[in-house]
Amino acid sequence: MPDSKTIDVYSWPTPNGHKVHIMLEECGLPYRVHPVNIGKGDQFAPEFLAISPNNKIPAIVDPEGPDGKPISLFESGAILVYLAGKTGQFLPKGDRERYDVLQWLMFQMGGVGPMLGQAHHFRMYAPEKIPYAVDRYTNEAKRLYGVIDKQLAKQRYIAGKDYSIADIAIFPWLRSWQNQGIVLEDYPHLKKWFDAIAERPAVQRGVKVLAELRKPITDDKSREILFGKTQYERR
Ligand SMILES: N[C@@H](CCC(=O)N[C@@H](CS)C(=O)NCC(=O)O)C(=O)O
Repeated sequence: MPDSKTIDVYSWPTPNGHKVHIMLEECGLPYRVHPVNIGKGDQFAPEFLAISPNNKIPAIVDPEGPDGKPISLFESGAILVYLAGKTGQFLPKGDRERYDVLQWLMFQMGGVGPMLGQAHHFRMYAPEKIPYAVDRYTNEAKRLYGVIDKQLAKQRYIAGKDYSIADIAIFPWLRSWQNQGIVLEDYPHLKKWFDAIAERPAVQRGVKVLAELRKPITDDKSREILFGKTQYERR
């Protein structure tokens, strides 16, 4: 039953949405999801832009922020850091360990997300096949998988011996490895980590959130909204 502690989550079943769904499940926080259908243009509704000015999911509104007053947040990395701070989970307290996690979280936000997103785009969505773009982003995807694999050869989780928000941020992006031109078996340490994370009950619940609503982006209207004129209208 929703109460004054229930966090409102504005989201869609994509990797950036999954990060927040998984974190909420891992932390056992009460939350209520409001679907923002990005293929239909819900992300441009004024009420959504008021909490997410960059017209992207996910965003949250926590009625009980750090000062007891409501807080709204966008950007999945910031939301993960916020929820970790709120619950004291998945972000170590020691400075050294915390910075280790934050650097890998930034690696996900600045590298893994944008580059794998472009690999997916040019391989799957671009109306014409542009070999330069396909090669550039597929190679970049392979390079990033290699970096992660090397890191996981040394330790169980991406930022050390403990599972953290850095693992939670990276995992959902690697679920569509086929669409990024990757063969998972080429990265054995990464694969072992991936399989172990996929087994976690909270992860399994998290990736199911809103999953039934997602449809492949194949129609021209959705493409136009996400990649065309609608995206670039001044708001
Ligand atoms: N850096 C942002 C990226 C969010 C993002 O790219 N969201 C996509 C879905 S995964 C979206 O909402 N796209 C809708 C649009 O661009 O209009 C984050 O991590 O929260």
